[in-house]
Parts: sequence; C-alpha cells; structure tokens
Amino acid sequence: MEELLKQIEAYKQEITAFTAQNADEVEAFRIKYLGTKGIVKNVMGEMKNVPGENRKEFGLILNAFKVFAEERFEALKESLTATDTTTTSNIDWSLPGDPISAGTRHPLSVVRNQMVAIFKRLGFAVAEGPEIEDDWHNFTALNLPENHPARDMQDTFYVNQNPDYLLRTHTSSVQARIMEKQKPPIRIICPGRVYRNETISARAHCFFHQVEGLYVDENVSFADLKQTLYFFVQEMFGKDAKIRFRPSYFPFTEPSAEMDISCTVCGGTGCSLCKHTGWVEILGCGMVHPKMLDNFGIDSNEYTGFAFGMGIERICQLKFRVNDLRLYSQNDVRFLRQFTGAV
Ligand code: 2NL
Repeated sequence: MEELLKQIEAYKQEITAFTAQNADEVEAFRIKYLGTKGIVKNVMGEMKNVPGENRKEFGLILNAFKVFAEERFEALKESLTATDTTTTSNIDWSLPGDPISAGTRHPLSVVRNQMVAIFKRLGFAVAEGPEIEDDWHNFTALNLPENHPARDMQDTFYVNQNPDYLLRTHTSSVQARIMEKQKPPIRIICPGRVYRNETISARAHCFFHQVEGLYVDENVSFADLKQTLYFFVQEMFGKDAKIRFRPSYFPFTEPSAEMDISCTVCGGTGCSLCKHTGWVEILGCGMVHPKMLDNFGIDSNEYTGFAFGMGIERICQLKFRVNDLRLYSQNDVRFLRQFTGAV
C-alpha cells in the first residue's frame, strides 16, 4: 500500500508539471490520465488489492486523485482557450487578411430606394403585400371587368391547382388591400415585383418591378397629381427635366393619363432613345375611379384620389442607360459591378 501511495504522489507531481501547448497535447493528457486505459482507471483498479480495513481510507485517497487529475485537465483546457491564439498556435499574425469583397446593390434596388426616399419626403408611406394574389384584389376590386383583356390567360400566371389565385400583375393589389382596411387619408406607395406571362426579350420579361402610388383624401385633384409627379421627376432626373401628360385609359382611373419626360439622353432635341420625339414615356396615372372607392366603402362623393404606376426597370433604363431587360435578372457580375457606389 505504501508503494501505491508513493506512486500516486509521483503521478500528482507529473500531472502538476504537465503543460499543453495545443489541443492535441491536452487530448494526450486526457488519454494518458483519464482515458479508459488511463492511469486513473489503473490506480482505481488497485482497490481490489486493498485489505478490507483500509478500504474506506484508500477509497477517499483514490477518489481525491481522480478529482485532482480531472481538475488539471479542465485547467489545461482553459489555459489553452485563453492563450492559444497569441502564444501557442502556428498562425502567422503578421499575414495580411483575405480581402472581403462586398457586393454591390442591384441597380433596381438603387433606383427603388431613390424612388421611395423621394415619395417619403412628400409624406407617402410604404406598403407591401403578397405576390400571390386572389382574383378580387388583383382584378375585380380594381374595376377590371370579367372579360377585360388584361385578365387573359396569356398575360397572367394563374395557380394551376386553384385559378382563383394568380401572381399579381401590378402592385395595385396592395393598394386595394390598404383601402380595404384603412380609411382616408391614404397616402402610400407600393414598390414590388409583378408578373406577366410574356415571352422574354430585350423589351419584355415575365417579371418586373413597379412602384405604384395612391393618395385618397378630401379635395385631392389632378393638379395635386401633376405637382407630385413633377416633384418626383425633378428629384429623380434633375431640375431641367420637363413633363407632359397625354390622355390615356386605365380601368381603375378616370380620367387617365400617361406622363412623358423630356428625353434624358438628348434633353429634347431628338435621339434614338426618344425616337426623335424628344419625349419618353415613364408612367401611367389618373384619378381613382369612383367605382373603386365605393368598392371599398369609401364614399366617392366625399373623397377623391389620384394614383400612378411606373416600372422601376424603365426609370433605371433612363438613369443608367440599361438597354436590355434581361440584364436585370441574369446576375452577370460584369453588369452588376457597374453600380458600385450607388446606394
Ligand atoms: C402603368 C399604369 C397605373 C394605377 C396604376 C391604381 C391603383 C389603385 C387605384 C387606381 Cl388602387 N389606380 N394604379 C393607376 C393608373 C395607372 O399604372 O402603366 N404602370 C406601369
């Protein structure tokens, strides 16, 4: 027994002197002392040779030895996590870091953010809604009659399992949802992705992005619409930009108009972008159809409203001269990297 006690003392000194420079060495300690074939197990095994009257005393000593080894193991582990990174690993801290290449914002996001910021300054709030819509919010509520050509299967992606559902064809559906639960004054813009069943080409895509605006209150007039859009154009394209309105037709507005701005390339003198007219179309707009207001329980004798809708791709094309719609969704970095620095 004497011998065993001596041996334990020797192990304890060994354990105290043990240092570890890295995780492998800590593991080596564990295997040597605490492993299934380790020294602690081995010493514990000596219990069977201890005479009965000494058992209790020895049991305490052996147990204390086990705890001693375990505590040293924990301490070694700890010292490693505290000092490993500065003194013990093989890392060369003088090496320069790997450059992190930050991405660039997508041009459509850049332009959308600018558009949103401009309308926010006029008091418009941003509203969003689902891209998978029901027929009511996308068509019926917007005064698109049952047999309106825009409802045609050719233009709209319907959900196969249930053709009451479709991919929204404009963000007017979001405005419909707002009018459903909010009473005037309503002053919102709805940016978002919309879908049309079109053959993809330079000038058409099966999805694109819109910002629509809606302002409903007492005494909202076409003059308010014109001034709002004029402000937008001046902020977006600069103080020299001019606007003009042409009468048009949309089922959800009456009267309706399309708005042109003076050509951003030639300034109005005529070039290929404006097909030598000096003007380029950027949006559709009008006074909200009274039937639509009534659809949502907004009394059209008390309230009037204006609305407008424009494609973000179109604005982006005029600002950045992007001439092919497919570029927006191909994610070619040679295209995307050109917008570095844009916010
Ligand atoms: C276009 C034309 C337009 C609207 C969108 C709208 C929405 C509600 C009520 C009335 Cl809730 N109108 N939106 C009105 C006129 C034109 O968009 O060419 N967009 C790209």
